Formats: sequence, C-alpha cells, structure tokens
Amino acid sequence: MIYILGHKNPDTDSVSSVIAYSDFLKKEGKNAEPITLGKINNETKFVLDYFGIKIPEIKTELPQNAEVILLDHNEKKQSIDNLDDLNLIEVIDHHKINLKTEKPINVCIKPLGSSCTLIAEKFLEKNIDISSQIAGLLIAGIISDTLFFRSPTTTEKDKDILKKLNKIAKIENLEEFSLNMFQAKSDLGNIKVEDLIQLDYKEFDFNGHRWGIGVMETTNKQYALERKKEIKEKLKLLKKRNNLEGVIFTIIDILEEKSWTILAEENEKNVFQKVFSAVDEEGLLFVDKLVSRKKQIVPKLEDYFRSK
Ligand SMILES: [Mn+2]
Repeated sequence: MIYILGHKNPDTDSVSSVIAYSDFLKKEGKNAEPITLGKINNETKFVLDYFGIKIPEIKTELPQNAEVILLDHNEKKQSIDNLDDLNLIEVIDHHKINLKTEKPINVCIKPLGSSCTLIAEKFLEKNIDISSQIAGLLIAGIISDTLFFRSPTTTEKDKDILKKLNKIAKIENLEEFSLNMFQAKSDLGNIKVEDLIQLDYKEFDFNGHRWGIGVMETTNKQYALERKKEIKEKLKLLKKRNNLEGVIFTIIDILEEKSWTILAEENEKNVFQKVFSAVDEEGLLFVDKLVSRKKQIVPKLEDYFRSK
C-alpha cells in the first residue's frame, strides 16, 4: 500500500491532488490510498460534495516503514507526525524546497500555481484517462490555489491545463463555480478563534527569525474584521507558546484583491510596514494587491531578514 498525503491544515489543492494522484497510481496498477492529516475545510467539503467524492480518511500516523508520497508540501513540520519512521518514495509539490532525504527519491517540484496542475500533467503525459469527477477535482484545486487566476502564483500552464480539464469535466459556468467555492470557504459560522487562525497557518524560519503566518482567503472580510480583537489575543498567545519572533494573520479579500493584516504585537508592525509599505487602518495593516503568502509575503520577509 502506498499512502498519498498532503500537508497539515489541508486545503483544496492538497486534498484534490492527493485523491487524483491515488486515482492515477491505481490506474497504473498500484495500490494507493489517499489520506488527510486533519479535518477538511468548508471549501474542500463543497468540492467533494459537488463531485460526489468521499472524504479521505484522517490519519496522524502511519505504520512503520509504510510507503508514502508527499503532495503539495515538502517540509517535515508540515507533514505527518511520524514521517521519520516511514519510507518516503516521492514528492510532488509547488513550494520552495526544504527537503532532506536519506536516499534518492522521485521529486517533482515546479513553480506552478497548484499541485493539481502537476497531477493533471502526469495524466496527460502518460495518456491516462481522466474521469470527469477527477477532472473537476483538479479544476477545483487549481481555482482554489490561484484564486481563479487572481494570484501572482498563476502561470500560463495552470490556465492551459484548466481549459483542457474542463473539456472533460464540462463545468458550464466556471466563474459561478469558483464563487460558490470561495463562498463556502468564507462561511465559517461560529468557528473557534484558534481554529480560525489554524485554517491556513504555517511557520517559517527567516535566517533565524521564526515567524508564524496565518492567512484567510475570503469573500466576507467583515467576518474576520469583526473578530479582530480576539484574533489578536490568540496571536499573542500563539507567539509565546511557539516561541516565535513574529505572528501575523492576513485577511485576503479574494475578489477585491486587497488584504488586511492583524499583528500579534508592535515589532511585527514595524517590519510589516517597512517591507510592504502597509497603511495602518485602526491597527490593521492594509496592503493593496497583496494576496499570496507563497509569492509575496514569504519571499519579501525572507529578503528583509537576509541581512538581519
Ligand atoms: Mn498548493
């Protein structure tokens, strides 16, 4: 059995690519099982419901020496807890490389907008049939990660592959489908504030300066703005607990392509204002056109701390 898994705090790209790659491997005659490392978000739930695909099983550990493939991540701390006890055989990803292995493995990392684009390429290269369900799932992953081509992470390849996939999936109105996805993602009800922060949260080491960065992509920014105070309190706690130098939470308005960042404390504010020329709006730092942690927030902070 080969276990296919995406990152912690799973998003639609990681869950969709995991399910699609398991399907690919099965069609190649292999025994593959998709798993997730935690509860899926409302956007992913909407997508799986839409295409009638069952939610992969949640696992936080796997049996010793089990064969695993990592999708949509390549960092140990974003992966399954007992990764060191497992037999890692392959990595497919579109994030920066932070990987060390004990033996040679298959690695496919490309600067594309989504891991689903990479998986679709694999089907197309090998001429393996894509079912309409899987095509739809791959489309959803691309739409989610690229904010339907609004994010600067988008490439021509993502657009081209999505077009090809929709010849199979035949989603009539992609604009409407994407809006329904984003609205599902934005519908958070009365989620606990700690879960809200963890929805899409990652920690980074910038030249010895450790920062935690949560993002919330939404079509309903008011929801998060109204909870600004409790979010800030939790960021402070998280900063202390995880012994971090900075913690921020960026609310990204997907449709307007603008962002508002909540900071744990004052030192983050100085850095964030310097690096992003952010405008202070009653304690929230506003930046126009800042929509991507991967392509904008992380590289700019990395650059800033390189000489610090
Ligand atoms: Mn991704």
